[in-house]
Formats: sequence, structure tokens, C-alpha cells
Amino acid sequence: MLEALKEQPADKILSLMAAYRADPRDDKIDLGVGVYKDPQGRTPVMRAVKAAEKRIWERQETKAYTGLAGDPAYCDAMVALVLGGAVARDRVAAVATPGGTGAVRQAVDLVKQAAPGATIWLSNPTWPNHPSIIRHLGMTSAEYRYFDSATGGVDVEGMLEDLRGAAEGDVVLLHGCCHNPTGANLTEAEWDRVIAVLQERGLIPLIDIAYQGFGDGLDADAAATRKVAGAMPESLIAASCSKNFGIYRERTGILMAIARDEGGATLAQGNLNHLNRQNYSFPPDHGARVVATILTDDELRADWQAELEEVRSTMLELRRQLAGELARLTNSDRYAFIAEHRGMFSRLGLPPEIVETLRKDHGVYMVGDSRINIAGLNTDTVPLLAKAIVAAGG
Ligand code: PLP
Ligand code: TYF
Repeated sequence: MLEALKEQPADKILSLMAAYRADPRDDKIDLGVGVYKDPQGRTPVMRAVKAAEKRIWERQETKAYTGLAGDPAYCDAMVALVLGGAVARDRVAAVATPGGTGAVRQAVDLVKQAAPGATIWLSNPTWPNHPSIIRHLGMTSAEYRYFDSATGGVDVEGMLEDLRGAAEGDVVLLHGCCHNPTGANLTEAEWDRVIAVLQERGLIPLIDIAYQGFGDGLDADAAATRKVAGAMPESLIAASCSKNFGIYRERTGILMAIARDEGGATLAQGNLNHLNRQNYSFPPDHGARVVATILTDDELRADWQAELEEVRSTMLELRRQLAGELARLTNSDRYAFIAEHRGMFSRLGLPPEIVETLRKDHGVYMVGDSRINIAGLNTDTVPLLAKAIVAAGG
């Protein structure tokens, strides 16, 4: 039987991680996978996470199963963190999932149960796992224009035009903040225009929010998600705690389904629980319990927010430094968008040959589409990267 299997394509981001590890050069720079690194290149366990783990270790008396939706305290705390009261709690169904990826997967599965013929619209470009999960579940995706490579910003007119071509009941996947892979985001006024098209065309938003707190702050980064959820009769929201709590390997995420009313939410909740059961029964608990412990304790929460704020401002400062360095070396403002982008990533707009030269000749590892992880830099390596980009012809 097993010999009948077909080879599957590798995840390019994860393959790059392996190539970086295998490179013997001491001065290599890893700008690949989206993991936060401090200026020393470490991905530390956050202080509040350590403290919450200690508390759980001291106080937890059982590891018996939770419910199919996971720990209710986690779901409540995350609904509040992401939605901030933008919709009535009784309209929100929620389940814990293994990471934000699990939430996206369960969201697509839920769409499949409710609307198997719906097309799921994805930004061009988007996180490669989006199309691959949709395809794997036998659903159809289409692309809307998003990134404007001439400006490094969003092609809003193209995006709106494409979304106007969607059929009623289609699903539109939107990055809540800190777009991956481009770093380019809609302004508040542009979000209003997107919402107007969603309403006009009867489209269902599916918001993937994996970087809340990495862009402009916890509330600012959730503002668009709250606005969309507040304006639309129905929305799906897939959120990840991997980055903002630094608990990548704990696999902690949540899927929220916001229904028209309480009855709709009860039906959706039953279906979300059912989907969890079909896929893995109970979602992982440790990371979720850490998150709930932090969010429901004033002191831990304040410490977490302070550390997250340090992470955010470190990345912003690196953005400014890199944009400044490139402006100086190229005597132009063509990389000014790096300082405008938000989150971990920026797409530099370099052709594949230059990306390849940077890897071969300079030991700089970025994703093939020229996405860089800003957190892979520090104040010493920014000038080296800028020099390498210009030397490679960028
Ligand atoms: N969605 C986007 C756009 C991402 O970049 C990521 C990766 O971090 C995720 C979802 C989910 O990540 P995880 O499954 O590690 O929580
Ligand atoms: O885009 C990234 O780098 C992060 C991490 O299959 C990631 O989202 C990359 C690939 C993957 C899962 C997570």
C-alpha cells in the first residue's frame, strides 16, 4: 500500500531552516522561518510563561481530559483578547486548536461542512499553508490581488475589484495584522472599504491573526479583526498564540465562529466540537493553560505585555535601521517601505537570482520570494545585510 503514495512537496520555509543549519559559515544570517529572535539570536521562553508554568506545575492536580473545545477559561480569555468585546459573547463559538495552523484547518473544515461549494479567496501572496490546507480538504481557492511590488504596499484597488468578483457566500481569508509574507497592511480606511465589499457581496470573512502584538500593539493589531467582526453577521477567526506568547511548540491556537445570534453560535459550537473530535478529540492543553493563567492574572499579564512590547519595539527599531541603511547605500527611498511594514516580515521584492546570490555568497538566508524575518537581524547585522543586498545587485 505505502508504495502507492506520491511524493509531497516540501514546505519551502522549513527546508530553508534545514539548509541554514547545514551551512558551516560562522557569519551566516537566518532571516527565514518566522520565529522571534532577540539581539543575541535566542528565542527565549517569556518570563510570564515560565512563571505560569511554575504555577501550573505547583497547583495542577490532574491531567485528565478537558472538553472537546479545550479549557473554557482559555477560550474566554482569548475571545476577550482578540475581540475585545466587539461582539456579544453569546454569538461566539470557540474551540482550542493545535496552533493557529490547527485553527485554519478547522475553519476550512467548518466551511466545507456548511458550504462545500464555496470558494475561499486568498491574498496574492499568502502564507503557503493556506492554499495547501484548502486543497488538501478538497476545497477551492481563488486569489485576490494584494501586494503591489512597485510600491511595497497593498494594491487596494486591485484587491477590491477582485473581491467584487466573488460569489455570494464565498469566504475571504484576510490577515488580521502583520501580513505574512509581505508585511504590507491595509489602513483603517481601507479596511472600511473591504468591509463594504464583504457586506455588498454577502461574503464571509475568515481572519487569520497570528501576530497580535507584533505590529502596532495588542489592541491596535486586533482593531481590524474587531471592526470586521463587529460589522459582519458572520465571521470566522483563527488566532495563534505561537508568536505573541513565544510558545511555538506547545501548539496553541483558537478558532472562533461568530454567528448571527445565540442559536447560531450553539449550532456552530456543536460543529466545532465535532470537528475537533474527528481530527484529534481533545486539543492540546498545556500552552492553552499557560495563556489562560497569564491573561487572567493582573501581574503576569502586565509582565507579558511589557515583554511583548519590548519584542515589538525591537523589531520596529530594526526596520527603521535597515530602511535607513539601504537609503544611504542606494541613495534612494526604494526600500522605505521596510519601515512602513509591520510584523516579523517584509517582502523586499528581490528577484530569485539575487536571493540565491545572497545565500551563496553572503550566507544570508531569506525565503525564495525575498521575504525576510526582521527578528533575524540585530543592530550589528543590519549594516551587513544592507551592504550584501546592494553588492548582490538589489
Ligand atoms: N497563520 C499565519 C499567517 C502564520 O504566519 C502562522 C505562523 O506562524 C500561523 C497561521 C500559525 O502558526 P502556528 O500553527 O505555529 O500557531
Ligand atoms: O511563515 C512562517 O515562517 C511562520 C512559521 O509550515 C511556519 O508562519 C512556517 C511554515 C509552517 C508552519 C509555520
